[in-house]
Amino acid sequence: MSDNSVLFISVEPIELDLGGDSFTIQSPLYPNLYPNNAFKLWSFVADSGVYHLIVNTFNLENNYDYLYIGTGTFSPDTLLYSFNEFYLPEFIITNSSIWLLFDSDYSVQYDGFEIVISLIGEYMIFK
Ligand SMILES: [Ca+2]
Repeated sequence: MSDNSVLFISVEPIELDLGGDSFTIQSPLYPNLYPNNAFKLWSFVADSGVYHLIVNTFNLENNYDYLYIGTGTFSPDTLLYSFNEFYLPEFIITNSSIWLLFDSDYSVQYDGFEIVISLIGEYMIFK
């Protein structure tokens, strides 16, 4: 690991409950510039329901820094989405567990992202 690299790993699953508190994830050092060579993993587990993600901010270096989102156990095989830009204010993922991985390359830093994650009922409709 070089002097200017920062490693962030968090793999302890965060439990969310239906009707319970939301959990906010942020890129490392947010709202300041995220580090180069950052690698941070979050995972969430729930008994049931649907994950509701509200994207407050999303600003990553185009084509080089990514937020990856998958379901189940963290692995390249369970990857659902690779986000480099984001145009939706919110979206849902139907699964009992999800993971999110932020990965930045060796140069050019932006201010990153803030996403609020909560669990909603399977038949809840939001505007
Ligand atoms: Ca970068």
